[in-house]
Amino acid sequence: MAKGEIVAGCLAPHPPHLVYADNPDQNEAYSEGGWETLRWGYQRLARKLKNIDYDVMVVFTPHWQTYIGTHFLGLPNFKSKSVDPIFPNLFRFNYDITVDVELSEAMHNEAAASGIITKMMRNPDFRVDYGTIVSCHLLNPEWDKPIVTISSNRNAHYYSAEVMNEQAAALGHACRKAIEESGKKVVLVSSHSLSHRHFTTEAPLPEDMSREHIYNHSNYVWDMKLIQMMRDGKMKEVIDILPEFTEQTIAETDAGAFTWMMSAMEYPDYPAEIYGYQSVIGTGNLVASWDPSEASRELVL
Ligand code: 2X7
Ligand code: FE2
Repeated sequence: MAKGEIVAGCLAPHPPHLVYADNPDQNEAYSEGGWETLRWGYQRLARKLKNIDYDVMVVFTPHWQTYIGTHFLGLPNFKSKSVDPIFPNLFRFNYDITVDVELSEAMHNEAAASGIITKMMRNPDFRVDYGTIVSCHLLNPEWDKPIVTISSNRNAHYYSAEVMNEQAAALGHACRKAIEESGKKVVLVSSHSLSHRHFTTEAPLPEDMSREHIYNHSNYVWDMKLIQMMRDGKMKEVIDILPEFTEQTIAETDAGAFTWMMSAMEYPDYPAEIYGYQSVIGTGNLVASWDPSEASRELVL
């Protein structure tokens, strides 16, 4: 069997606003649009993924929070309605998700063998979180590939952003090993915003773009600093300063997803593909991708 491989890694922010703005059939809310810079960036990345040969998308999400260990989706199908607890006005999404249980178990077992506390989610009534749904929907609106979701164990809450960084790196290492042994071609998805301070009130019309801007200048400067390092292919350095970034900007990198993905990809030293940056209710959001193949890697923006 050929060795499995990670064929792309995507930074895929999940504000429910982006699905709301797209008006897909699965979502009950209706919008007049909004956040086009991010949505057009997503559409461009989704087109690239269509031309990449892959078997499964593995997504690490901050909105499936587990306090004892890291959990993996463990049934072949999950079907229900996902309602965002903060923005039920924007996101009531009817989903029907296929899971690659074989790969999920392989990653679970490899992580367990390396000493990480793990669990398979086998409850058929489990509701898949909106982080998974928003990122996967925008990267693959056809939903024609199976997925695996990995939960965010809240090490950052129990200990610190530094401990989270180390634990997530160990998890990434274990997942890479499992992927290589599986023989599958895998797209990794790190589902989160960058800076994450957000406004606590919403405009009367949520998609009123005259009201949208970054929460403060400091968060903007931090986000731009990180994006420049991504362009320069300095991913090991980014992960090294991530705990400070996380604390200074209340970043959603606290969940461990980005460190997990970069560790699994062995800290790329080549430039990231940048697809778009925009604020959503004050948070900083970047759509980006890491393409290990020099032949298909692009300078997008
Ligand atoms: O989960 C989110 C987020 N990360 C950013 C912005 C708005 C809503 O939800
Ligand atoms: Fe979030």
